[in-house]
Amino acid sequence: MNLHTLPALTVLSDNVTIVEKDGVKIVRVIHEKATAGIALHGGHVVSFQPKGQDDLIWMSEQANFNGEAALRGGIPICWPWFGRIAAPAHGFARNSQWTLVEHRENEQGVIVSLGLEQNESTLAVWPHKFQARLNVEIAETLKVTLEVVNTDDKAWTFSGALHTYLNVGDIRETKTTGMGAEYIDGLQDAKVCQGGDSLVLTDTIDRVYTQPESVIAVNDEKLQRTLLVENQGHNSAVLWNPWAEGAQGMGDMQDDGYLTMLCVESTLHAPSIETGKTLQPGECHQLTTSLAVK
Ligand code: TA6
Repeated sequence: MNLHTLPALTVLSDNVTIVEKDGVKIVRVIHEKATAGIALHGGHVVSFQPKGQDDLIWMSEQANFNGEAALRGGIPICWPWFGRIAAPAHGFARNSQWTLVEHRENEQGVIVSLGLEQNESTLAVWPHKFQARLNVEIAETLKVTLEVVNTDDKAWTFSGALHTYLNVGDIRETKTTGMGAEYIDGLQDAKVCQGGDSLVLTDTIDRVYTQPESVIAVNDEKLQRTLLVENQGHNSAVLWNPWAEGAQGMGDMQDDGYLTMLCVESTLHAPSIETGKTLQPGECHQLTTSLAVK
C-alpha cells in the first residue's frame, strides 16, 4: 500500500505522521530502516516495507476504509475470539477504534503502541473488562505483539489471532514450509488430518496447524525472496487462501487478489468461547508475530 501519497493530518516526529485514507486515520512511519502504516481503525497494520523490499503485507485494492467494516488485508487483530464461534466473526477488536498511546524511535526503528479498553459496544457483545495494548516494532523486521490484561474482578476466557495477509508474487509459485504435520481442516468440518508440512497451493485452503515449527518459511519464487514468520504465545498457525471462487464471493477483494496473498496467522485457537484460554483478574497474555525477509 502506498502510504506516501496520503494527506498528512499531524506530524508527531521526524519519522511518525498521522495520515488519512478516506475516513480512517493511519499512523505512518517513514524510517531509514522501513516504512509502515497502522490504522487506528482495528489497530490494523496495513503496510510494512523494509528498505529496498516490496511490501511484506498484502492489502486488498477494494478494502473498505470507511471506518465501519474490518479492513481486508494487512494484519487484522482477531480478538477476543478467533473465527465464527460467536458474533461478530473474529471478535470486535479488528473493527474497533484504537487509541495511539505512544511512539518511540531511534536509529534502529520505531515502536508504535495502540490501546483498546472495554466500552459500551464491546460490553454488549462480551461482558468483560480488559485492557489491550498493541505494540508494533518497525525495524528491519516487523514485530507485532497483542498484550491483553484482565482488568475485571472475575476470570474470562478468550482466543484470537494475528491474521497476517502476506504479499507474495504468485501464490502458485510460493512454497510454505514449517507448518507441521497435523491440521484441523476448515473445509472438512474441522476434521483432524495429517499431511506434509511443505505446500505449494493449487486450490483454496483453510487449516489450523496444531504443531507448527517455530519458524514458518514462505519461499516466493516470483519475488525471489523468503519470508520468515515467527510466532509466540500461540497454540497453532492458520494457513488461508480463498482461491478464485472465494475471492469472487468477497465484496472487498478483487477477483484475482488471491493470486498475490497468503494468510499465515499466529493463532490461539479454541473450538468455542468457553474452551479458550483463561485469564484470572490481573493476569495478562501476549500473542506475537514477527516477519522478516531472508
Ligand atoms: O483465518 C481463516 C478464516 O477464519 C477463514 O475461515 C476465512 O473466512 C478468513 O478467516 C476470513 O474471514 P473474514 O471474516 O475476514 O472474511
